[in-house]
Amino acid sequence: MKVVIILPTYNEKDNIERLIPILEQDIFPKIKNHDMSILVADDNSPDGTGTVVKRFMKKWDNIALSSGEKQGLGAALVRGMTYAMKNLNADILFGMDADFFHDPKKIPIFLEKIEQGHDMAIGTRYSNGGSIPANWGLHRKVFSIVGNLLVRTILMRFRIHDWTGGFRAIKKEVFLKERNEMISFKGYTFQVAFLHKAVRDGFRVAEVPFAAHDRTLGRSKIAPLEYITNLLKYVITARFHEVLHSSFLKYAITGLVGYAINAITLEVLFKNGMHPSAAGAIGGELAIIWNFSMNNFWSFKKHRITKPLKFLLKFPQFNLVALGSLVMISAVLGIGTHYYGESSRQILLIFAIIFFVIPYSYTMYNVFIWKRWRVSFLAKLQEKVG
Ligand SMILES: Nc1nc2c(ncn2[C@@H]2O[C@H](COP(=O)(O)OP(=O)(O)OP(=O)(O)O)[C@@H](O)[C@H]2O)c(=O)[nH]1
Ligand SMILES: [Mg+2]
Repeated sequence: MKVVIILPTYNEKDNIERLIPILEQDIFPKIKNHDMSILVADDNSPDGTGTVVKRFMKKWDNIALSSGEKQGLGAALVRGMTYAMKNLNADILFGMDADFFHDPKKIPIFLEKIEQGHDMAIGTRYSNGGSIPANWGLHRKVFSIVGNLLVRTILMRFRIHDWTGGFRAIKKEVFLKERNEMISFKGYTFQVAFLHKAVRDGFRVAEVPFAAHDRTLGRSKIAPLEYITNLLKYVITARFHEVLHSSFLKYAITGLVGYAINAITLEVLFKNGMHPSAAGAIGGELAIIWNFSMNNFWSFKKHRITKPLKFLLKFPQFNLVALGSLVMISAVLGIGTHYYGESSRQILLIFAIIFFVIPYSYTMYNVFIWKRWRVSFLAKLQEKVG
């Protein structure tokens, strides 16, 4: 595959002077099964980074330079990745800082992860032997660790440990899918936003641990306060948006209305002379029909069942799941009222719904009815059964 190492630079003359020969002489010769190149995405650095790159371009023909106005790291990366794809025919876009924060010796491991079928391989400082620079002051260490923990917690995505770094091998398909959404992320938030969108869209991400090293040459470009503000703004709004559009919220609203249908039907039929158990059962079935339809066409829309025959076959299964909920409710009510008396029935019902019915039914819908979650042991079982 054609791999382009993209080095964003702003005033990195001394670093680029060291890094390019290391890549060309020490790293690339060890990579046999890929066609390696370098693209420097420089923002007309006043220190003459571009001139150094042009000098190297005369020595090695696999080096390119994309110069542009300084708009920030994210903007330089979007420009560089677009250039690498269009002008250099890149299959893999490999981002890396130019200041030796990222260890070039790790590059082959990232490529192995892609060969194994991942869409993205990302460097991590926070797991399996990765580390942050030992010489960082305490406040910087705490900042870095807490910052990443905060991102993971707010986004509720814990599998990935390092969200903010830029040591990443990305298949071009991932960039093509996310490019339009990424244009507005001109600064450092680009890294978190890009990874978040890639994970959201189901791209497979592998982590590669590495020991980060503080720069010894040149100066840092990051403005910490602005960075933190933008980062928090992104993760909070992104999470809020996700919750607002989540299947879970729609499922919860559907269930709440379903409950109202059940209660109203019971009241109306009872007042017209029907026995409460019959009235309750009819109300229950109406709620089940409502829940099944709304979840199918709204909450789990992306996985909806459209074929009429399949829809009809799924309905009894859905009823079976609902039966499970009924068993749970009556068990909690039976045991609870035994201990706390009949007056606790409404509290017990709420308790049963929150702690038993919701976790149970939401899981059953996702695993068995609409099959949004792939449970590995089940998948294996299905493969065996054929
Ligand atoms: N083209 C371009 N590159 C940038 C810009 N901002 C930062 N970079 C590059 O992005 C990489 C990471 O930036 P750094 O300033 O090292 O940020 P950092 O790694 O968070 O901070 P330090 O390692 O402490 O310096 C470096 O190679 C920078 O030269 C920018 O606006 N434009
Ligand atoms: Mg750096």
